[in-house]
Amino acid sequence: MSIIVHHLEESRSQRILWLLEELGLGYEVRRYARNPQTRLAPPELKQIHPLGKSPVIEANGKVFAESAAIVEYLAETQASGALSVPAGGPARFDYLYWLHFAEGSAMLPLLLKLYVGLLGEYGAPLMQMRVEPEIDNHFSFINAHLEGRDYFAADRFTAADIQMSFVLDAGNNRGGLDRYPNMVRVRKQQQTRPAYQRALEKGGPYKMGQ
Ligand SMILES: N[C@@H](CCC(=O)N[C@@H](CS)C(=O)NCC(=O)O)C(=O)O
Repeated sequence: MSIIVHHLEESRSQRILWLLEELGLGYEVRRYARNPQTRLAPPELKQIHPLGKSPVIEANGKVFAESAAIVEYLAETQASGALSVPAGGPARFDYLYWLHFAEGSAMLPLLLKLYVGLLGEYGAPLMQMRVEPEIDNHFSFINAHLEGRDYFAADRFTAADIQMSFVLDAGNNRGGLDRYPNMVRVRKQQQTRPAYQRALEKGGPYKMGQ
């Protein structure tokens, strides 16, 4: 498969690079810088996909967007499905749950923190009453799930771990994970994987990963 990753710096596409490394696939990286003032993606990304967001990849000439869809598709179709969980058993649901929980649930309060934070003191009541409690609601849940576990689903490393890694990074970046020791532990374990390190080299600076 010929793959091009349109990689926005400091973004969700870092986990696509990690997935491709874990799957042992060759790929080309085209890097895009964020606007230094707005932190938004440059307009060129809209030439690849109308939303102009990252990640977006081209595989055999077809454009794929939306990280959970990309991760699920690649994990299922590549490397004999080694990073996926086959349909038919209960672990399949757990795998799909965490794969989709990342963008479907966990990222929303983190995104709200970013945007409500831009309002400064005007956003403070909303931040205290809804945003911070919702982050704690989601993080306490994740942290409890990881008690006694190294992986999100199926008692082994899967693409769900890769998809959840950006939630751990975003949490670390927006307030820290001190109150969630299992998230800190799993995040550190993820970073020791050789494929994770190779993806960092390919993607360039990724401060969220520090
Ligand atoms: N749910 C989408 C979110 C995509 C998204 O918002 N990506 C961010 C990068 S982390 C982005 O492109 N931001 C730049 C912009 O909105 O201009 C996914 O998981 O693919």
